[in-house]
Amino acid sequence: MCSRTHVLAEALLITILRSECTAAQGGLSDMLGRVEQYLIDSINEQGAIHLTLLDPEKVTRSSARTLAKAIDKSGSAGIMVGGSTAVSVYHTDEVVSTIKKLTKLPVIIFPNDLVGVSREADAIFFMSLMNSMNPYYITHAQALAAPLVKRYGLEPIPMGYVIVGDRGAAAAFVGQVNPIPFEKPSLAVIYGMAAQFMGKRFFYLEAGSGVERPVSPEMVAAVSGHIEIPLIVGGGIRSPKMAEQIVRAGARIIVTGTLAEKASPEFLRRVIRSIKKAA
Ligand code: 1GP
Repeated sequence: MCSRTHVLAEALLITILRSECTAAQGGLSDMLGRVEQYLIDSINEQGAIHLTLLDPEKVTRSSARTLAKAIDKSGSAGIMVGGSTAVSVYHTDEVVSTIKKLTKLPVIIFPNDLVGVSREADAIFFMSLMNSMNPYYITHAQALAAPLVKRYGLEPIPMGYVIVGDRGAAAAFVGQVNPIPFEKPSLAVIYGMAAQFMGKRFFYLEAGSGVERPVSPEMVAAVSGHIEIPLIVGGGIRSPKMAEQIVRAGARIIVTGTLAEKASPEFLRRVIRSIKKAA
């Protein structure tokens, strides 16, 4: 970078950081934003809730329209937008703004990287991929994204995120993860506890989108028995029975993505009903 550009970039960053410091003086109670408060209230009222994940790489503007209408009537509490290999923020912006015209459900970014940060969304899961072997995915991308999140007025929702499984998931490959083996619930427990002790307000156990094997109810029960923050579980959940077992084991939010893309709207509604029944 030439020195003049460097000085300008530095000045911009300092301006953004200054306004952030002023806002930070409000204290912790001011930090729970509208979307996070809505998630917490919904969990408190219903016991457990469902979020639908839309991968911008798998939808066009027109299929996003159809999906948004179906999700709006499905009983899902909100829509997450993100995908491991998404690269175009323009397309993500387009998908998010299309969805927002058709539903009042909150749209929460589920970022894979800086390119996932869409200015059109309501909030962002400000997540650390805790079992990545690359510090970029644990804290560095987050630091680079922070000024952008502030500038776009996105509500950051702090979350610890770990990937479970046998390396088959795209998220594990892209995020350079050392996955927690399915058979080792105790390793998931210590990450959950660490997430809570580090001040994350949600903890997410991810098996990976489209995988054959979801996180087991045994692992979910072990983790939920050791943490107080809401536990989110996703990846490979495709039937009412699976969803029910994971909720009974203590998950507070179930995320499904593939279901909305591939199953009928009626089947999605059935899965969501089973979550509410089991809660
Ligand atoms: C969100 O990756 C999941 O945690 C979504 O997984 O596409 O398998 O539902 P599915």
